[in-house]
Amino acid sequence: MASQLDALNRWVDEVARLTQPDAIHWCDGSDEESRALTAQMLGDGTLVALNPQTHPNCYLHRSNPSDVARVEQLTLVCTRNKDDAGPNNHWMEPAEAHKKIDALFAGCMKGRTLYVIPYCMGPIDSPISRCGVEITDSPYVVANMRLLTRMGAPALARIEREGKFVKGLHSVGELDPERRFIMHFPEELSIKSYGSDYGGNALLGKKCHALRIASWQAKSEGWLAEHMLIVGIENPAGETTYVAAAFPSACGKTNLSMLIPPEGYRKAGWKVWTVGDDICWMTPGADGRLWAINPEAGYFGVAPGTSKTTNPNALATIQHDTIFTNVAVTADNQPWWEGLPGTPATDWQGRPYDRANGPVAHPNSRFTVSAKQCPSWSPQAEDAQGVPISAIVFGGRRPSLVPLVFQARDWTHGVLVGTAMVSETTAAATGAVGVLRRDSMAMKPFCGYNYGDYFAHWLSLDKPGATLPKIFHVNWFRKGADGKFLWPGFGDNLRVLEWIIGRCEGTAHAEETPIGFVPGKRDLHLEGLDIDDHSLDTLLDVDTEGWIDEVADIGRYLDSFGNHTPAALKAEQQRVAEALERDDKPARKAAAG
Ligand code: SAT
Ligand code: MN
Repeated sequence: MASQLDALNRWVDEVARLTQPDAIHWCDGSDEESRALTAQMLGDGTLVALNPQTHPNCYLHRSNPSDVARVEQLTLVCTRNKDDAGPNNHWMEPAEAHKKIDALFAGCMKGRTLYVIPYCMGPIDSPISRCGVEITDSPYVVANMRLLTRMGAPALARIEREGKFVKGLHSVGELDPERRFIMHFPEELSIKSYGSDYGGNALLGKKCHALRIASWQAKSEGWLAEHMLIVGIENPAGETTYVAAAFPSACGKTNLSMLIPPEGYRKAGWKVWTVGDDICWMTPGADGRLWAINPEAGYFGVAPGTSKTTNPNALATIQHDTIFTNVAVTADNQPWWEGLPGTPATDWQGRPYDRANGPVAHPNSRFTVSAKQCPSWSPQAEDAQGVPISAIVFGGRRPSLVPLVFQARDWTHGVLVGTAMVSETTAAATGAVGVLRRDSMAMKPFCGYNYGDYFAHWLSLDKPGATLPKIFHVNWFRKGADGKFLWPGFGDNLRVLEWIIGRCEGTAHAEETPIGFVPGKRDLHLEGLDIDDHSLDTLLDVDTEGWIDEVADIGRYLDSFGNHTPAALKAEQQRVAEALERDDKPARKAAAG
């Protein structure tokens, strides 16, 4: 019988004929291999060693200054029918796309080594996990994939057993923004990426495979591939509730997944366990619940703002064995970014620090580190069956209108709430920062098919026998008239999570409003928190007039997906619009007491 690896060998040969590398290296993921690659990258300047006393085995990579973020306009979904990619994606016809990018790949690895990286997204023995192979000419990509995925021999063994894997071909090319594409071929389960060495463009297991290709597979196979963190909240009785939460890139997913409880909670025995900080694969179990794994094995987190006050767990995680990309350094060669104490000596481009040059660390500078180094890392992240999800939380950056937290009435309403998500754009993608846009389920840049069909897929999970999570929406970013945040955020977000868990268990009280269930002031546990009544009133207020306009706009947004928008979702939007028209706010407030 022909080995299952024949297909892989044939593909590697084919790629080598096209790209003409000097050498081919199959990555086994061993420590020796990693040491040799690190030495090579230190030798040619790809990596710079950081202070070995304060940061053992930590390295800095300075990227090409024109290659620091995802490029949405060059990221394409190439399906036979344009309609299948949808208006949410940039599209190119597959044959044309292959021709265009293969011309770039021709001979591009001359003088370079071609690395073959077999990897597994998810625990190596989990039925929910999926394998892929990335071919790349970037040793920096190899080093990052080693931290972010289960890479090397065990993954290759699983591929040999299953014979199925996602093909990812990557070359840094000339790092020329004019010769750059990130192409997805979901019908072929393949990815081709040329001309960038940046995270989401080049680490093909992450956004390209685990979200764009996986979301396509999930649709036909009945599961969900989502841009969500997974966190376990353990109460003083020792019971852990798992929550999955979607926020757009650089809106605090890593912080929430590693939250440190406020002092009162800590003393009472509350604990927080990190399962994942960016991606969540959820699949219905035999019991009808959704069971989730984190397909990744490490974090690719935003460095600026990470500090002792905002995220002490992340800071502890990245003290050793970490790759830093585009951060600044201090005079004694420690990594530095805005939010840390001390003073930088050299900026992210290696220039002497000069305030006139703008941010010292790049706003999208990153750390890459193994998840197991995190003090709050959950051993359940290795469980083959995953963890059961009780609540799904959607969130965005909304300076006004949207309350601190509310609960959707049911699954269909919850899907509408996720669909309507809005956030400001961030430095994780090139382009203007701070522009409000709809970002349904935080998947706008990552859904590998037509958003209308994706909404329908979400609705389809609600079927007889399903015990689905309750759905919530949070907004930590509401501002007062003075432009300051009304809610302290960070550790105090556990107060909101406690209410969410209470709602899942049927113990927490709420007031019914046209947009869903909102806690009254007395329903949140606020002991030990210094917040005035007026701020709380604003945070929990449902402004009927403002929401009438918002829901009308949601209706126009749903219409932008034409006949792909599920009728049930449009009907739900109508239901909320009518409830708002009927809303008698004074009577509602009086009834709530
Ligand atoms: O796309 S990355 O994974 O590099 C970062 C992000 O936007 O979440
Ligand atoms: Mn992300």
